[in-house]
Amino acid sequence: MTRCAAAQRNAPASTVKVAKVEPPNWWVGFTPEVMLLLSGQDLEATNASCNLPALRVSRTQATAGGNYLFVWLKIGTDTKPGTAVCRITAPKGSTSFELPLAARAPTLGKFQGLSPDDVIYLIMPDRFANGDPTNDEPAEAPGSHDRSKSRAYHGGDLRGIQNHLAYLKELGVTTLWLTPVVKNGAAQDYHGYGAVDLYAVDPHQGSLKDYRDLVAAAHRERMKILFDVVPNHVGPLNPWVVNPPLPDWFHGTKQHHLDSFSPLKGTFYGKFAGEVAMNDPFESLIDPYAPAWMKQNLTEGWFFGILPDMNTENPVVEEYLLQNSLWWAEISGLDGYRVDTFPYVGRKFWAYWHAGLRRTYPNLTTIGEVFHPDPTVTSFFVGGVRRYDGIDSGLSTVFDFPMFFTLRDVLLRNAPVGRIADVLRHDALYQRPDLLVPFFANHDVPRFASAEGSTTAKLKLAFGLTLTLRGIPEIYYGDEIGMPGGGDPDNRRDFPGGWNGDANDAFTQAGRTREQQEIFSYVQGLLRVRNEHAALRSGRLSHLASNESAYVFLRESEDERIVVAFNNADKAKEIRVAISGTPMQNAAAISLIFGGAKAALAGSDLGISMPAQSLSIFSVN
Ligand SMILES: [Ca+2]
Ligand SMILES: [Ca+2]
Repeated sequence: MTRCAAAQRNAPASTVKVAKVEPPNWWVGFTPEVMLLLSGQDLEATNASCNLPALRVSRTQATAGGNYLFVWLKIGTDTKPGTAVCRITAPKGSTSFELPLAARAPTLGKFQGLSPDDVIYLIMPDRFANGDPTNDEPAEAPGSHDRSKSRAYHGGDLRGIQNHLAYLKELGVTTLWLTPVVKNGAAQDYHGYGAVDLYAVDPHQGSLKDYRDLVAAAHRERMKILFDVVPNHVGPLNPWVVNPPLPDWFHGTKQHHLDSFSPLKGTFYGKFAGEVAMNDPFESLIDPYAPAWMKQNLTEGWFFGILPDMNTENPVVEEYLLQNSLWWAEISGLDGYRVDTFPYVGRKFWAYWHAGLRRTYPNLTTIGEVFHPDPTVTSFFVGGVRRYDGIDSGLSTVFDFPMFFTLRDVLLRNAPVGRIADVLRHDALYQRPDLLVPFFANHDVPRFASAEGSTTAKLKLAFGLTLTLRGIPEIYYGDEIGMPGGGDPDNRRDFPGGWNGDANDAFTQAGRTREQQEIFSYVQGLLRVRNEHAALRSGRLSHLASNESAYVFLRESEDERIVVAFNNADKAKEIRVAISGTPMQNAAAISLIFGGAKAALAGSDLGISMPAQSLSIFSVN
């Protein structure tokens, strides 16, 4: 035995190890405290302290046999930017870790939030454009890339989006919603909803720098970025599932958990037995008379029975998730959050999360996914008002799923057009109906162009209505060129031209087919009209006429009045609109600015002759 080995036996080497620090960095002048989650081994700290005098460890909590250590740090107001070195002493030795603390970057032009002037374009990054073939198959994910398989990674990435900002500008959208960019774990997680690391960009999509560069480049182009955040659940392969930081980090465990399917049968609220519901049954969540067990599966069950459900009732989990959202905002400058599976999270969490976000970022817009056709259900989740449970969720707005279901029913299944006015009459349920997000497609439903009953004319009408009704419209990548596709994952095909060697390059006019160009120029034209007329973006909406096959409405701002006339019938229609008692009653002249209808004022009547399956826009003086 050498002397050295003997010394080691007498004073065994420390086995205390920090493998990961979350968050990996923070800022001074940002929050008064930060909670660190350290992962490693033998972290049962008896002491923890940092070398910056204004940085004080207020509390620590070791968990999971020393695999984790929570460290709460008070950040004094006189803390200077720099890298803190913090030392941990534990029974099995000691170690240190670093926490970079930066000064905040200038906030001008960041964290902007959305307004009705915006138009959202939804992109699934893996399926849009491949800007960096070197990340198609990261070393840590062998075999994950295969463009011939619909559920494999196809190679699209953040660089690819940045490379095509000019295309998106040319189309006329202002805001990009990217499906989640966080690191996922499974070979089929190209969609991003199976997080294994909430503090890393998925290597297929690029690096954190790529994300920050994309946000900065978008801002230079006066565009905005929405971050898709998923506090409800993580991916099945998240290391927390095997070894949770707290015994109640999740609702239940991999072996024992509820699933998210409601225990209530449709007949509970009077649906016909066998009536097929395309939506999730959120009725019990908004029902003041429903006892806890009727809601528990929805809020505490694992989504689809497989996605680990975060215990958002635990204050430590709450703090972790809020900090994570603050971190993504501060590091990137993002402008808002699209919030996944909103009703599946307990409402106290949302109040806490929004209050925490808004302390730092008062303008951030949050848009909740509430997949339900009933406005009395969707509106319940929007903030600005306390509901029966005493909670104001803080949510800015929701996607207008009732309008989505209605547009598809009207355009594809010839439901009475009056169904549109029937959705709109519920707008009084919302504090800010002008912030609702109407849409006719997203990544979870079959492509409009391939749906039964669809035609190019119907697709144009879907764009026409979505872009002229009130709110902040959302359109799904590729619909502007009529991309086909069935249900998930066929609705997530690669955007043509996004890959080297694609035969069809729809990013350029020269590369688009005649059919693609026809739809593209229609959507571009509509977006141009919307951009040129404030009344179409933020004007007050009034019904002028509504019946089986037509809807005529007014958008009125201080400076102008715009009439939109929609005919769903497969033949031309004449309609007479009585304008006395409407904001149009003093109208002197009406002129066409988009579409092919003809309108004439005659005394107190407005007569419009509308071509078959058409949407036309008029300016009124
Ligand atoms: Ca790539
Ligand atoms: Ca949940």
